[in-house]
Amino acid sequence: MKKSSRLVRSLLLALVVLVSACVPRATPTPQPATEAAPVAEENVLNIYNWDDYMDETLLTDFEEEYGITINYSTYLSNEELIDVLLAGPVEYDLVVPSDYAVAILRSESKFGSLDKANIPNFDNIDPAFLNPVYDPGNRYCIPYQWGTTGIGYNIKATGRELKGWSDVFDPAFAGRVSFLEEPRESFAAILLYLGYSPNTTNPIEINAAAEFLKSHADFIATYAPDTGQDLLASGEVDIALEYSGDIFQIMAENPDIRYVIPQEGTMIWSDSLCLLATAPHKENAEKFMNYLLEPEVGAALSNYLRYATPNQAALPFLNEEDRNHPGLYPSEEVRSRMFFFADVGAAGQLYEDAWNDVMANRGQ
Ligand code: SPD
Repeated sequence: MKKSSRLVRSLLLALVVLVSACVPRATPTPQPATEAAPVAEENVLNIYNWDDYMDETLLTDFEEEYGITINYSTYLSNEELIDVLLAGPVEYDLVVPSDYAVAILRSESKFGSLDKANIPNFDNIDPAFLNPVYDPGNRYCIPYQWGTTGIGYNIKATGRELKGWSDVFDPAFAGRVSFLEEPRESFAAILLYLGYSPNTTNPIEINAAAEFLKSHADFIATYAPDTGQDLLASGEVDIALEYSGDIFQIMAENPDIRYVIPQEGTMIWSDSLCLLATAPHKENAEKFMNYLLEPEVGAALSNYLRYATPNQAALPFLNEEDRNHPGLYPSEEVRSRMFFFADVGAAGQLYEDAWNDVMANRGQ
């Protein structure tokens, strides 16, 4: 609901209270108890999602089919989403955090329980994506898309194929690389390169990753907030640490762009569509979740975004090239070198301090 309509509603309510206080009361006649009529939800849905993470024609189709108007806005990182939700009341119904961010927001009681009876297409979800550790029983969220974090590059500029993190730090590419302005992602790349767990809580290892980034400040042209693909597409950088689908999206326009899953290992992640505890339009939110889980709709979303779908009923409707693409759906062997982010608990502060140190010493 818009703030202005809320204000008008509050003023009307205040007026009714004032008027009834001034009118002399007749002796109340006992009335039979009646149940309060349920208040109908307004035909609105407020979605807050990552940048470049929606096929907007699907939003229009949903609006037309259900007569519900969608207000859609975007953010650039899990940290931005978390900050907004922790800062105070919001009007959003649905948000799209990644795995570890779900855990953080759940511990802050930010989510509302789903009524699965309203989401019959829940059965279309691949069981491998159900019941994740960060949301046992899928109480609050459904899986949205999944993918990997890897290296996007322009082969014309690099002059050779890249295989892993060590290639990124070839002196020939100094100053031509973008990293992500998402602390866990940028640290994970370096922790893996140094042979540590990307979920380490060991202060020595976290500091080693920070020292590495500081001592390679001249390699990293910028820490991009989920926009590394744009920098790569425009030639501002030749190599970008980025999310798989964002790089696959720009390949369509430039055949020189490549995406590699680093041989030393990398991050695999699953983003979730979650209902907020304060959602003003819970029923509409559940209708939208059910809509996205329809086989054709789920496939249309992944065909557009070029991220992998957790909707197994959607698989037959995917573009064949994507369904069989090892960069989008990596083999079991490649997946065995991938890690999901874990909530690192109190060590989150160590990452935050180390990140602030890196940001204060970056070479931009
Ligand atoms: N532009 C959309 C990017 C969505 C990436 N989500 C994954 C984040 C993993 N930390």
